[in-house]
Amino acid sequence: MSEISMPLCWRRETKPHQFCPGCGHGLILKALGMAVDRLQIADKVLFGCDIGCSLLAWDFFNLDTVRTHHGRTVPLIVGAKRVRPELVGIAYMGDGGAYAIGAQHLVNATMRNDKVMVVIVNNTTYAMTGGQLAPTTLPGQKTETSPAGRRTEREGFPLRGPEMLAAIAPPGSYVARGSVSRVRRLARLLEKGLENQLQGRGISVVEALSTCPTNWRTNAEDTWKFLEKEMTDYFPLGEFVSPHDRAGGAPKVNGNSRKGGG
Ligand SMILES: Cc1ncc(C[n+]2csc(CCOP(=O)(O)OP(=O)(O)O)c2C)c(N)n1
Ligand code: SF4
Repeated sequence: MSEISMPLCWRRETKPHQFCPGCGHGLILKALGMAVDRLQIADKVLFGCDIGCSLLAWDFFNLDTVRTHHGRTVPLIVGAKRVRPELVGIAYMGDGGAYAIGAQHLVNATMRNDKVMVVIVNNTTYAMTGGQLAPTTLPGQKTETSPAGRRTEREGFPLRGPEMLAAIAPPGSYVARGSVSRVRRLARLLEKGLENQLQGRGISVVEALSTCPTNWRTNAEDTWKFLEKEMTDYFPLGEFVSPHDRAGGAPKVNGNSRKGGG
């Protein structure tokens, strides 16, 4: 299928990527590359990747790229964008980086409506460090630090990041959630986020549900089931805030219905 062939902004030389087999990062990066290609903005993009498995994206693209400290990709890209407003700033990070150690940056950038795009990889775990409990770990999900499964009475409920940001998102912002199970749709959400930035409207935040079979300790079939059933039930796909919403900030779900506790 021509539409999901290799994006032009990917590096031309052949070299092995470093993600584990079955990892969702490659699909998200492919979707992002498709969006950058469609908008023909490769020469304007500054791509920032966080610490975590997202850092393995540092040499994927023929894009100007910077690696940052854990959770600090948003302020770095915001700073670059303020100094060089002609750049298209993309912060690429995991759910731990975005919703735990870097949560204050994400919240403040959203409140300020900084004109950057944040792409958050939700794989329900701290993947690079061996699969510890993350803000997005599902109730009952086993991790290295919750071997009996997440107990909501002790560890709380998982964070629905886009829904939280939708509650404070100013007019002109764009907040959505896609999934590696729908790559073309994810590419479209990322394209809309980039268009929002190009039009100078406000911040764009796109969360992507992703797979981590290594830390989930799942085979191919169970990996896909966990993504399609448990994760998608708890984290509904859809657009939560669109720059065309007059009021901004009014949460709106265009995808699955909300399910799950919390
Ligand atoms: C300031 C700081 N604290 C902790 C770490 C250790 N650390 C490296 S990666 C990581 C977890 C990354 O998880 P996440 O952001 O969800 O990304 P993923 O690996 O799942 O893609 C942690 C805690 C670090 N590098 N820097
Ligand atoms: S540990 Fe998980 S997120 Fe990291 S590369 Fe492997 S499968 Fe992907």
